[in-house]
Parts: sequence; C-alpha cells; structure tokens
Amino acid sequence: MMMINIAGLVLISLIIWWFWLYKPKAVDAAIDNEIKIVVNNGIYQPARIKIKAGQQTVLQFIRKDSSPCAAMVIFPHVDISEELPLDIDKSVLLPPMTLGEYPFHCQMQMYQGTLIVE
Ligand SMILES: [Cu+2]
Repeated sequence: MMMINIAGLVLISLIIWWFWLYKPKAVDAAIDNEIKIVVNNGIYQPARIKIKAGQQTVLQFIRKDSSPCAAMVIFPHVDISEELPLDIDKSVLLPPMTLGEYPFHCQMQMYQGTLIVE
C-alpha cells in the first residue's frame, strides 16, 4: 500500500515537473548570430530563443515535417506570418523588438516557441 502511494507521488511530481517546471534551455542568438530552428515532430528545436532588443534578427527555419500543420510560422506580436517550404532553409527577418517574451507558433498552435528579447 505504502509503495503504491510513493509511486503515485513520484508520478505526480514528474508530471508537475514536465508540464510546469521544465523549460528547455534557451539558445542565444546574440552569440550564434544566426539561429537555425528545425521544425519537426511537433516541436520547434530550439523552442526558446534569446535575441537582442532593438535590433533586427534573422531566424533560419528548416521544416522537416510534411504535415500542413507545420507549414506556417506566425509571430503575432510583430504581425509576421511566413510559409515554410519543406526541407528548404527559410529566413525570417524579425524587426527590432522591445524587452519581453513573445510566443510564436504554427496556425493551429500545435508548434509553439518563445522569443526572449533581452
Ligand atoms: Cu500546426
């Protein structure tokens, strides 16, 4: 009985960690200068991208997922939506942005990413 309770607790903490606490490491565009983002298996890789405030940034998308879900990438805060061709690098130019965190996603928001402007 005790073992079952412990197993349950471990499972619950794992679920909490995965859904609420776990944040993939952010990739720093300021260091790499150009960020390459792979679109595949329902995730942007990387999904958290640091960019510098007040300057233009180029994100290089490469879409590996042939499903129509992955076909567009949308940056709602800067009014950008771009079609991503399959298996071809696609550059997306972001205008200078102010400090903050901005989500980006596909049309149906299955793919989700975050821009961290700092
Ligand atoms: Cu989608």
